[in-house]
Amino acid sequence: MSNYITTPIYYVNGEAHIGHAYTTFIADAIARHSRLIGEETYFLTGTDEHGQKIEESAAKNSKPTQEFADEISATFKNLWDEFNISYDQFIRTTDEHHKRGVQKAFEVMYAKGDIYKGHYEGNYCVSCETFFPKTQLIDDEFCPDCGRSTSTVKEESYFFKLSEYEDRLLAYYEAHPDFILPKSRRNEVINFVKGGLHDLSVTRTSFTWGVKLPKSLNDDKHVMYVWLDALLNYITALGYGDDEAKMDLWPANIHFVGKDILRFHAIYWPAFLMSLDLPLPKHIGAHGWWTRDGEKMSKSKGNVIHPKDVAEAYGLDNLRYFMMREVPFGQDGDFSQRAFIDRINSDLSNDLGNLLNRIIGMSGKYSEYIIDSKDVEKYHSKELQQMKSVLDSLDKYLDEIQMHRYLEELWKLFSIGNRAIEEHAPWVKIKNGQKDQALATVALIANILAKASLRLHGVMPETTKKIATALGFEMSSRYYKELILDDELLNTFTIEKVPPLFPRVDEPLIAEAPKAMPKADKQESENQEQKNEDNLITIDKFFETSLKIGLVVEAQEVAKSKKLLKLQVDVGEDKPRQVVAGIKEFYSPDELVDTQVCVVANLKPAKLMGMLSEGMLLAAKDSDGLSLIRPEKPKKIGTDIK
Ligand code: ME8
Repeated sequence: MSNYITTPIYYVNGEAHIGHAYTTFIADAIARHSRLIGEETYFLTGTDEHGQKIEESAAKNSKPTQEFADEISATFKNLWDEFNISYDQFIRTTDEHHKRGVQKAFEVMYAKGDIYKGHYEGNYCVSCETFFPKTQLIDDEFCPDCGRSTSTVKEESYFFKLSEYEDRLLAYYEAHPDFILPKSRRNEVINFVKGGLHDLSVTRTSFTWGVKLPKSLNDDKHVMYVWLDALLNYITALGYGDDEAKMDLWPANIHFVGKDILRFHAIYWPAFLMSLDLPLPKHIGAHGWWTRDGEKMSKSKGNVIHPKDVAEAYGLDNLRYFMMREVPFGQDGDFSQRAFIDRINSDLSNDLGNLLNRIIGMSGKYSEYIIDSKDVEKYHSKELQQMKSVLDSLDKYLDEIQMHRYLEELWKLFSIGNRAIEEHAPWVKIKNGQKDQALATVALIANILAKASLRLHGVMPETTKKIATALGFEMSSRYYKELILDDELLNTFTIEKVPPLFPRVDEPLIAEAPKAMPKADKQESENQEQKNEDNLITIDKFFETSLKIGLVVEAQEVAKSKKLLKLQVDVGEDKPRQVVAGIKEFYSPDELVDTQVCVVANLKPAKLMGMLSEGMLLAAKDSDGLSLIRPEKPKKIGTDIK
């Protein structure tokens, strides 16, 4: 079975930012995993270069459009190359073979009667490259998706009979419940289609930067609508309408997209494919939106994160891990250096890195860096059982692209390993002359690390290769088969000392303030610095604090303490947090349960009277007593307070 995986093709109107990197990382992780397990894999990415938006951007930069597109396209390609993205093809919609394929597809749809000529009257949002009927606009003028002003368009246009595909599309969603991932996004697509589909204008006459209509139509006033041109890249990359050599890779297994372009991929694209009598992709994986410290990233705000800066400062694999682990696939996520640093120090350095360091250290001390034991089953059947059940559970998360759950589960292997070391204390066994037992534990850990890194390879390719080198095996399909599919154990490991893979990070490594600052903002920033000296903080500083709405689900008095109450507060995470608060003199446990509070959610956990406290409640205290700060109206649990 082949596995054809794609990213969106990125518009060449600006450089890549962290959101683009995210889509590309996920697709790369899936592609690498797929290759490791021995599947025929084809991974496509590229750039989307036509349309009014690009034409206007080039004009603003006083460059010929093609030259402008060449330059920006190269910045994407160079970045993916620096990031070692394992794409098999980088397609550009200005590639001649792509244009030929698009013209061919247009001809086929036209010949079938799915495209007809008419007149378009309505509004167009250049930023979203989308037509909107008046009824959908905000205040009769503004784009319902991005809020920008739209322009009125009245021009001759060819239309695609999208309205005739409503029933077939609905039937398809019904029959393929996992076509749209995560499944929680399915309904929004279904409702959109049920709301009625208008025929889609698929050509424009008011500008020229697009693919021309096929010669057979003899109508050179028109160029193609950029979304028709762009979506077709997924098949022109395989040679559709040209040299069709790779078309046997079709249908794609998954198109990764951001939620902003789900509608185009889950409605228009399937309808185009139906018209072309081609099978539909198996999945559309729509991920959420990244913000920075709670704010939308935009050039005008100057808060765009450049993925290269972050990767250089923190490590590329660490960035990949953070982005895939931190945010449930499909949900919006926030990029904060604090959260990133926590993941590096706790998941990577503590859990994984330490385990590797310990095994290197022990193997050196006990057996001169050769781990050789056939006794793992004899002494560690419990751990092997636990390990197997974790490993067996992983595929279902991967199938649904729930990368954060996948990684969370995978990390249980390191807990099993760390626990086994504590329980079996190999250093004691060595002292007691039970070397075979000590080496069995060390071999268990080496096997845990080997198996875990085979399953982590897609997400952290370079790191896992280093782990394989340290343990003396290879990141290859052969080992994947033996250690994962056939569930074998390696008996012998020749250990190579490697420097610690995840040095701890104490402070943010890149400037919190926007990097490149527009001139006009410079004066303001200098003023800001002046203000800092007066004890004022910048907004960035303020956003370092994560404040959330929480619900008190349990409250207890702390015996022997006059002041403390022990609370369990739900802040929208997997489990409630324990918060120990000095409010006993002012509130009884009963009056707190089921009420909402404001929680400082990113404080370092602290111990109060031996109890862990994982947050702080906001309160105001004066001579009249203490009052908790609460939302004026109940809010969804976990909502960010800004
Ligand atoms: O839409 N958070 O291109 P595009 C997460 N050319 N992901 C983000 C993001 C953010 N803040 N910003 C961008 C286009 N993305 C079309 C696609 S496909 C046939 C044509 C990611 O340059 C996300 O995947 O605007 C989004 O879908 C993609 O970049 C859009 O990039």
